[in-house]
Amino acid sequence: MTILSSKHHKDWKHNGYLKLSAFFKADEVRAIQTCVSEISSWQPTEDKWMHHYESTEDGIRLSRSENFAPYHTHLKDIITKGKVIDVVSELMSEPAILYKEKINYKYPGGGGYAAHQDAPAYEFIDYHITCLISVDVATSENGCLYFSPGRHQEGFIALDEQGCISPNVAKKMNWVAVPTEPGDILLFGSYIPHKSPLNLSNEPRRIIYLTYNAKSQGDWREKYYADKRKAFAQYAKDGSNRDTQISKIAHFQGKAIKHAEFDRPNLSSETE
Ligand SMILES: O=C(O)CCC(=O)C(=O)O
Repeated sequence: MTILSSKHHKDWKHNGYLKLSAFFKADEVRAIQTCVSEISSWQPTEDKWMHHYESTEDGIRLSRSENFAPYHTHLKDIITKGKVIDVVSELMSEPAILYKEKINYKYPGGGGYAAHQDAPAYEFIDYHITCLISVDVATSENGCLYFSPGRHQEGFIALDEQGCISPNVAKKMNWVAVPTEPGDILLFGSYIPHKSPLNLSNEPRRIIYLTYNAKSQGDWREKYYADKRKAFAQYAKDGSNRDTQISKIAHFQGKAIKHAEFDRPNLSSETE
């Protein structure tokens, strides 16, 4: 059974991203919102899920949680079974497998993301498709995604030492805002340029990002997270300040809290 129309496939090929409105029904959206709230209340841990924090005018807030699928059964089912993996597999023309998962919270005042492609941060495999699930309304004001349509077929574009698209090149590119409603999904490949502004509203802008690779290329999820932990442990020691990043690329523009500082069990009480 196919989920997508030929128009969807055409748009995907042409633009490099595809929005499917109301992919989840109202009761599914409420369940997903509950899952995200539960994960955001988990205590920080050094060996299970990973929380990242940023400093905002309202204090220290979560910026991102990742590696939560093994610890949240309900969300794991949504991520690894059913219509999300079906639609991603349809776009890949073969079965997909989860590569990584994250929630970006973007609380009021939460930082934006510089223009980038995901591929430089997603190692071991050349190509990924990410399915974004809009948990809250996302608008230009609160930090929705902007894409540069059609620029997914050019390989790396002006990759700078931050792992991002060089700002001089990025500012001349065409950017289209793609606002989303709770329950919408937005699919995009790992070479499509995207960016997002900071949250200027008074409400959080929570989004789940589920990234998949072709199953025929193997299951890399555990290796991805093991490698990320190892890299960040190294960044904390090497004086490079890269432990203020939330990814291997320096695209996050918020005031990130260093990992060594947030791996304290009592910090979560400051975040809600
Ligand atoms: O959540 C956002 O605003 C953008 C996130 C993003 O592009 C990323 O995490 O790579």
